[in-house]
Amino acid sequence: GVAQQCLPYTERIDCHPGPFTGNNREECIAMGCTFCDADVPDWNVPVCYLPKSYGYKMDGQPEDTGNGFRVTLKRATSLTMFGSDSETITLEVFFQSDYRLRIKVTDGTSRYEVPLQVDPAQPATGNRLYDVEFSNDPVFAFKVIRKATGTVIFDTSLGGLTFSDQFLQISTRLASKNLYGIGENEQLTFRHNFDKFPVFPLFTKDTFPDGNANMYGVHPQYTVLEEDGNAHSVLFVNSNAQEFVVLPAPGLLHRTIGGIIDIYIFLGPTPENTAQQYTEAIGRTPIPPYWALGFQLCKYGYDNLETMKAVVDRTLAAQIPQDVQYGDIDIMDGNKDFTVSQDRFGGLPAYVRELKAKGVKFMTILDPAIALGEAPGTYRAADLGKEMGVFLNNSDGTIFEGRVWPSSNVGFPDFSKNATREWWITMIKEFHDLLEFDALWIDMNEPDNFGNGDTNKGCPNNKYNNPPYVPKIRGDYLPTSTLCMDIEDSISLQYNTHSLYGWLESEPTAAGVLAATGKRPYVFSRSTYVGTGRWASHWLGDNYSKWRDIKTSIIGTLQFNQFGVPFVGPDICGHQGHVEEELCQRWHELGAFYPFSRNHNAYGMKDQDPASFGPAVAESTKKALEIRYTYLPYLYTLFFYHYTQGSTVFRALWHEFPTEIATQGIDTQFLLGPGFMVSPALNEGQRSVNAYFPNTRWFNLREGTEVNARGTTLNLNTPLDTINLHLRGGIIYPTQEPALNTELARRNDIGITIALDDNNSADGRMYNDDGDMLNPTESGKYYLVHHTYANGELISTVENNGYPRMAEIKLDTIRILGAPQNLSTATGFN
Ligand code: MIG
Repeated sequence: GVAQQCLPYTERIDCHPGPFTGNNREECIAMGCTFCDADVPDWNVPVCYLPKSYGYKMDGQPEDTGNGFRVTLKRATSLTMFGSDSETITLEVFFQSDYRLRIKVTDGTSRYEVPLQVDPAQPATGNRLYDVEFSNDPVFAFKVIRKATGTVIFDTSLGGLTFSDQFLQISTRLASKNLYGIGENEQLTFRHNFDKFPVFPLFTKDTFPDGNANMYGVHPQYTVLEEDGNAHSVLFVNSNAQEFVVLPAPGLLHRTIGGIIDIYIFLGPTPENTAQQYTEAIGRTPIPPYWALGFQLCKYGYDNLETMKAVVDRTLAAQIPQDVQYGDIDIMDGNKDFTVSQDRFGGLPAYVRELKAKGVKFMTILDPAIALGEAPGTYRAADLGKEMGVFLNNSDGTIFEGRVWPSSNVGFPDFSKNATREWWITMIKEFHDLLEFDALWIDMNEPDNFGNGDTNKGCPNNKYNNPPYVPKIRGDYLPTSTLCMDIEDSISLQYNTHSLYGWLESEPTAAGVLAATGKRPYVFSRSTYVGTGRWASHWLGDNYSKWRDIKTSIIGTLQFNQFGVPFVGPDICGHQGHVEEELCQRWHELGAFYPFSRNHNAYGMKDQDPASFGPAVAESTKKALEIRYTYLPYLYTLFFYHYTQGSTVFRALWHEFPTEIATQGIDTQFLLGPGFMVSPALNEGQRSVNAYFPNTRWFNLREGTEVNARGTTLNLNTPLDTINLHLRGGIIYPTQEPALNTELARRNDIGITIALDDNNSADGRMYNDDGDMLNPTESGKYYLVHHTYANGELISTVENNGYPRMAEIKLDTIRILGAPQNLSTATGFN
């Protein structure tokens, strides 16, 4: 019967991803696609799918280019999905390294390519970890194979290869269902779900977390943990509106509406190796200033200086460490960048100096959009911006006008231009003369606009604003809540560069902070793209004050660590909604262990800084933060490892224990670096936590006792005021006495915690520098000590001695966990 002729649904590639206009079957068959709706479950299975004969055929043999192959492909079908297919395309494979290859497909015309800086890898030696194989039956396909194991890690034989003017797609079978990554979307699990053809659209957008909705950033990158514990990562270099579909084969389909097909594969083989190799290519996050690792407080809607001061005062009164206080857009005059409200925040510049004297830093926010409606001579940012021609124009040549927070229409700076960069740096410097902020936070840079296109004109109907296919993005219409797609910047059209807007703003902002402060710049951005980490970090945006969001915060933070933006975290206690006390107490306990630890919430929401609740929240926040501050030398060292080696800071358990199957799905526990394990309570009313202990030695961080569990799950009693923290054996953790901020803490005595492994040995480093100078590792002005402990002997080797102040800091405490004859704590070293 009919059912027999149907392709199993696990092998189908959708032939008609857009909406049908009439009779599905007729429309499908008229296109030349196959229609089959018999025996398919009622969820997203493509009923109109591509025949296996769809695609390209090789024209001649693959040509060996010395470090790869070149293949010419001719279209082998008359079926067209969205018209304007390229008849001949060229696929090139570049063996860039033993562990990295690039696959690039072009059609000989001058198509848009992302201006992404990809740094070189160690050149290939001939001991490549991979082989590439081509096949041509029934159509062209290629495979990438891990030589050591024979595992096929990329395999396009699933079909669907399409290269047309405004629609490109490629599919791959996956080596396992351990698939992680692709963002930025809300994900309820870190490891992807393969049921029901989930779609992850990517197109930068200001959206609350909402299922798979496209959010602020674009990271077309994933990691697969193969069945045997090897791992690889894959990057699709594309900045057009695009989407991934997770296929049951298991497989993955990538669709985009512009650019080219440009894929990088990183072979690991360990999970951490894939992160290191990925960030070697796209760039790494410089070590943040030390103070930025401290606890930070923010709120949209202090509304006046007195309220802000009251928050700082009560935090201090509760003896809760605080390193940074923020002012959001409500400190501005009429929500205009580079201004401070005289009525409500007149005393802020003086207050910022007062805070600084106590060791508390101040940060504030910039939106990209600039008010255009102020009288000439009254608003410098607009006057100078117009003079320097920094604003984007509509395709008719007029300045594009949108609406954001200021009361008049706004212009959007074209950050792809050098003039804009200069203007922005000048404005940041002048702003710093007014208000001595220490660093900047950039928001609304998707870019967000309250209307669809130009406020006065909308957007013209053309192939860019209304392409033949629109990925399943929020709003369906590309200019929804943003600019028109036919606007041109100095790189290309918004159609191609929309998702690069925040990325392009990041470098000039970091340069501006450096010019203004003379210190190591720190910037974090809502919108990010591949390689943002070079200039900016990220927070996870406008989450909700809900239990669901405390869980997804771990997933988002894990993801951005794989995306090369390790200094990340959510708004602690949530952004939207009035948080309940229990959730906020748990969230502060967990929040002490995000790389980026900031409490922030939205306008009109109740106060949620830790001291605004009763003593229970204040006390448990203080306790958790004191542990964070104690381990800041360890955290800072992890950022050194990230910058110099690409390691993740906030790490999934499977990154360290990839062959332990139980770790592969865990996203409710995490590691800081290789050894500091956090197992939080994430549910209302929960007073015990099932925590998995990978197969090695573990110690309770507070009590120092050994955990009697390996490769198994323990139920841990978890009272409301406690978070579970464990140290892995075999590692030496640097510590320092905590204080109310890092400026004070950095003068305190340091210590080490030696957690022993089964051989009673351990190893670890401590990195330090002056905390806020530029390029400490490049200039050698840092301290690095290597501690090893074996046979009852501790050996400390100073590997770099470029931070003289280290000599003034006393090593006071050595704590040994797991020693055979109960060697406990030794103090009083010189
Ligand atoms: O539309 O600056 O995500 O953190 O507090 C709101 C005000 C604009 C959105 C940011 C949020 C910030 C808020 N901003």
